[in-house]
Amino acid sequence: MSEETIFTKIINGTIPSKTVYHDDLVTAFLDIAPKAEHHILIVTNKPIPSVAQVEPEDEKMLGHLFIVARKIAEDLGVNESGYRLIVNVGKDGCQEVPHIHMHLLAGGYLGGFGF
Ligand code: DGP
Repeated sequence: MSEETIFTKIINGTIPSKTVYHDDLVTAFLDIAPKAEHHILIVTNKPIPSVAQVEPEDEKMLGHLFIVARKIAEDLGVNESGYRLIVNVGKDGCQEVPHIHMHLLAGGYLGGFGF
């Protein structure tokens, strides 16, 4: 199993966060440095470092990230107007936290955001 990450501490409640969703597979909370009006991180509860380490057994959990993204987008009222999902991978992908997560950015037209 991977080392504990800052996101594991958020999932466990050791570090506070504004959690918007939690279930057996994923946890979603507000990004500490929002790049859009709404910026939510959807994080796998299992601390896999990045997409570079995923295994076939993780398929259900990884697919669930998209199901939860859709649910959060519906809650935000942006499922029709649109939003952006980003998964950074590794050093060249500018991934800062080595724990798989999906960024959900929303709130108006995102064309000006070079994220
Ligand atoms: P990435 O570069 O894809 O690994 O994105 C990591 C994101 O995590 C970045 O947008 C900032 C956010 N982040 C880092 N530390 C914390 C924290 O302690 N709390 C919260 N809520 N977000 C954090």
